Amino acid sequence: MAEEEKRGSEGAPMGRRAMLGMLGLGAAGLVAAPRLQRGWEGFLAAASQHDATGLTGLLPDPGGFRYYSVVGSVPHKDETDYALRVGGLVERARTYTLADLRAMPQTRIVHDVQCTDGWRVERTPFAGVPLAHILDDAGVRSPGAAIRFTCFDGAYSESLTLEQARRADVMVALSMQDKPITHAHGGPVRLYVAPMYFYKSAKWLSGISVTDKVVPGYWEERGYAVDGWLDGADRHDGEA
Ligand SMILES: Nc1nc2c(c(=O)[nH]1)N[C@H]1C(S)=C(S)[C@@H](COP(=O)(O)O)O[C@H]1N2
Ligand SMILES: [Mo]
Repeated sequence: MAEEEKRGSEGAPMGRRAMLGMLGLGAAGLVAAPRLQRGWEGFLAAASQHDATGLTGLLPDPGGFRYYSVVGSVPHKDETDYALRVGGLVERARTYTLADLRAMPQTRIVHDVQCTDGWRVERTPFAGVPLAHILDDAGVRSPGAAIRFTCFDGAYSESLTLEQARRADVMVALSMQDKPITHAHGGPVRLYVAPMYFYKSAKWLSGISVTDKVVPGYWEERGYAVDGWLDGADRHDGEA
């Protein structure tokens, strides 16, 4: 403990060296863990297990995206075990399988993806079920006014007002770049909120709960704005 405090007092450079060392451990761990050998995504997943603070996000992905997770390891889910639970202030609580979601009306949006860290991927197609359709299926009841999203990584969460959630450019996404969403990108199902910064687009989506007021999400509790609008995005809720 005393040693940690002494290191801490030496400031940021030590922290960064320690972090790079941990990334090295991540790469070494990959060699010893064949299950994680899934190419670049596997490397990023292994590295992130030693990088809860986001340095992994500085590693460029060939597609322009960067891998983000606030936890080290996230279970893999597919048609055999994926479930999306819709509850809270609704008339009919629902649980959707991947097959259920695929059978519902689909929408496709091509929009630029933008992270608050500064990277951007232009004209990225996402497709899936409009969130408004899922909300109508469950039936929002009074005093429902906001949505809380939870994830099967066990840690991340996000929020939207009901008005934002009903926009046509907000979806429960099943595909990204016209391919099923990979595990690294939050598959098999992630939220996609096209008009807002990408942190609003919760990966590994597992829960949609209607609440009476906005419950700030994971990053929002740590200083991010609950208002995640991209500059120039259509801010006229309900017109989309
Ligand atoms: N479950 C979960 N969702 C998340 C995050 C996360 O750490 N965990 N990070 C957010 C942030 S800050 C960004 S920029 C994008 C990154 O998505 P990507 O890893 O597919 O590039 O996911 C968002 N959704
Ligand atoms: Mo981000």
